Amino acid sequence: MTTDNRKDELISRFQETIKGIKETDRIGFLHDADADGICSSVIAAIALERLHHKKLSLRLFPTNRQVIIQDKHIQEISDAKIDYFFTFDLSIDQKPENVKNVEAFSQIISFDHHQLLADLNSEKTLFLKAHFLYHKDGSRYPTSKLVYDLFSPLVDISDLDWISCVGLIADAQYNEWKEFVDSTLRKYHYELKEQGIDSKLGEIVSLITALTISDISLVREFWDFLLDSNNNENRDIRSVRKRIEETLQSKYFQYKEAVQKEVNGWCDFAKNNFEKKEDLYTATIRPKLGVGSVVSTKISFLPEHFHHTIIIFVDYGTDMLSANGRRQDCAVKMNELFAQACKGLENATGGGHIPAAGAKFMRKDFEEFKKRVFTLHTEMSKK
Ligand SMILES: [Mn+2]
Repeated sequence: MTTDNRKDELISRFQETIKGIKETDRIGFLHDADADGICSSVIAAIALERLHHKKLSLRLFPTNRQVIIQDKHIQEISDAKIDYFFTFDLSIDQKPENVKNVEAFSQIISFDHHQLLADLNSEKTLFLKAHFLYHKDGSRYPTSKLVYDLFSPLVDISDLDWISCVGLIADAQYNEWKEFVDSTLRKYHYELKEQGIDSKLGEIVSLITALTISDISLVREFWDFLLDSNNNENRDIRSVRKRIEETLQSKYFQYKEAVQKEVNGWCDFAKNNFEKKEDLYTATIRPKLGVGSVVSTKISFLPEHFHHTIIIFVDYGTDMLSANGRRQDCAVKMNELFAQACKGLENATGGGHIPAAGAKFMRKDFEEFKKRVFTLHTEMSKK
C-alpha cells in the first residue's frame, strides 16, 4: 500500500543513493526488451551521464521474454564488477533468490510496475515498485514515467519527456497520463489524437515494437541509437523535435512497415472469425512474426470492443501456444483469468497486468485451456 511516509522515504533514499555514486563505481543495467523497458533505461542512462559523467559498464536485456534476474545474469554482473545494478520494467520479485545473489556483491536499484509479489527493500536493494509510489493503481504507472519522475528533481531531463511518453503509451496508459502526453505533443507541435498510439509518439511505439518482433537483437543497436541521439546538449524544442523525426526516419522504419502489414492482416482475420460468449471474444491466429500481443491490444482499443474481453490464441507452429488477453475497462482481471486457467496444466504459465496479460501452454492442452477460459470468464464477470 502507498502511504505518504513510505513514498517520501523511498524517494529520499533514491536521491541519496544516486548522489552517492562515486567516480570509481561501476554501473550495470538490466532492462526489459519492450518499449517501456527500453525507454525507461535510456532515460536513466542519460540522467546518470548528465549527473556523474559516467557511462554504463554493463547492459543486459532478456532475449527470452523472461522478466526476472536470470541465473546466467548473476555471473555476468559479478564478472563486470558492478557496484550499482539497475533493473527496469522487470518483475524481479518473481525470483527473489537471484536478487539475494546479486546483493552479495552489488547495490540494486529496481524500477517496476508489474504486480507486487514481495517487498524486496533491504539494505542492499532499493525496490522502487510503482505500487509504493503511486496513490492509484501502481500498474498504471509505467516504468518510463516512474523513472522520469524520480530523476527529474535531480537533473534536467525535460528534453526526454517524449521518451517517457513513448514508454507509457506502449504500456497502454495514455488515458492515465493524458495531460502529460498531450502537453508533450503540443510542446513539440504534434497533433493530439483520440488514442495515444495514433499520435506521432505512438508511431515510435510501433517502431520499437516492430523491432522487438522482427529481431530481438536489434534492441541493443536501437538502444544505443536512442541514447546517442538524445544525449545531446541541444535541448531546445526544435532540436528535440528533430531527434523525434530522425528516429522515425531512421533505418528502423522499414521494420515498422513490415510488421504493420502482418498486424493489420491478422486483426482483420480475427475480427472476421471471432468466437463469442457474452462479452468475451476469442480468435486463433497463425502469424509468421510475433504479432499476437499487438493484434490483441489493437483490437481491444477499438471503440466497439473497449468493454469486451479480447483473447487472441496464437499458434506459431511450435509445441507451445500462447494466449493474449486484453480488457481495457478492467471489468475482468486478465492476469487472474490466465493464472487460474493454467493451474495444473503441464508447463503452462500465465499472468501479467489486469487489463493485459498473457499465457503459454502446451499444444495438447489447447482445447482444455480454451474451455477453462470460457468458463472462468463467465464466473469472473459475475463478481
Ligand atoms: Mn512496463
